Amino acid sequence: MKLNTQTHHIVSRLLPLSAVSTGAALGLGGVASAGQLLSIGDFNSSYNRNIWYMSIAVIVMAILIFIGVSYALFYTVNKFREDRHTAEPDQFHGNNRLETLLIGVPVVIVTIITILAAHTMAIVNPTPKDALHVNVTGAQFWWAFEYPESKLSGGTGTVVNGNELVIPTGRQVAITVTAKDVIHAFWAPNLGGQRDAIPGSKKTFQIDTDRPGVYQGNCSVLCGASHANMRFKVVALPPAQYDAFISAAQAYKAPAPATPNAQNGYSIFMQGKASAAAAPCASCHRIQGTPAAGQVGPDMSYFGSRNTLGAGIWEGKEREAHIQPWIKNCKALKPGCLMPAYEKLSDQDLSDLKAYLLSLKLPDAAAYWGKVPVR
Ligand code: HEC
Ligand SMILES: [Cu+2]
Repeated sequence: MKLNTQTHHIVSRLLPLSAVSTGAALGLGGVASAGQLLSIGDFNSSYNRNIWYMSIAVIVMAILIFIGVSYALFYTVNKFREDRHTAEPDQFHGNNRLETLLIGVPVVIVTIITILAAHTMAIVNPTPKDALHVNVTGAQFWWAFEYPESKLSGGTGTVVNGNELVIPTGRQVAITVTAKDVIHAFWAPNLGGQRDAIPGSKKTFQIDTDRPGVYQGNCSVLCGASHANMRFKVVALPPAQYDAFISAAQAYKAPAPATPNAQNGYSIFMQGKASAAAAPCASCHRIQGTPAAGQVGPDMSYFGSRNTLGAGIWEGKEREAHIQPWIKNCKALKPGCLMPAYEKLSDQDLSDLKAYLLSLKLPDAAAYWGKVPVR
């Protein structure tokens, strides 16, 4: 099954991450090398930079302490070797100077680390006033990205995208995370820290990057059968391109189906089909500018301009090849998938649904794939 190779893929992507953390533990530090997708060592994010400055200071202190303690140990062992001292060395009790040092030195070290940590927290934790706000909702096993500041033109509601988070570069993006069902966690390592997404709770933190690109994200709290398949993409665009995306998304109205096939796909999507023996797609999915307003599954408004399927599992050609099998029975592709199967639909109907979904496109200037390199 394709998923296995994909899972292998993600593991091989995670390995460099552990290499970076091991490198850090050894005091070597580490910066993402070219082509590496997941890295907490990505210095293009101010969050990661600040955490690294603090970590490097602590690591340097740890190395100095290690050298000092090792030196004292070897010195003592050597100096009091038995072949030099047949008698027991002088014993003494209560040395005030030594005891003061023994308590004082660790207190100084811990105080320095506390100040460093508090200083870093004061930099990275507060949400800057000019931050861009995005509401992120995790659900088994996909993500909703809502832009509360970007109202739809001539309608109610705001811009929403499914499984693909588009952000501008060079600006702090305040992410407010929550979840619909169980606890998930939002983590795009190259862009900043991780936060739990908890039903009924809203937590805000910032991500950012200076470098345009497509970045990998993952759910990072075990949340069910497809936890490992609950991925997402962050597409960081230069500000002008981001603005083009947002204004097109605000003005977007799904184009009317242009071919008889897309027309058939449209009507199955909106009204369902008696023979399908399952709810119409529109009861769970939203398409801006159509009657479809469902909130149970990912927003489909500009599905044709997206590049992933199944919450970031398949991309590009792989994605297109999986759309029909997905609609037919997504559980066969993604364990625990919460979308009903449509096994009774004919291959023609499935292909028409695919044609309709792929016709849902943003104008070229506002589409975001291919505009920036994959990191
Ligand atoms: C009961 C609610 C429900 C119905 C009805 C439903 N879906 Fe879904 N759909 C979901 C959920 C939930 C997901 C997310 C699954 C996941 O990624 O784990 C999803 C995901 C998808 C995706 C993948 C989106 C992406 O970006 O990854 C497509 C495509 C899709 N549905 C198409 C359809 C079509 C076509 C129909 C009608 C034939 C339909 N859905 C009916 C709930 C539903
Ligand atoms: Cu999850």
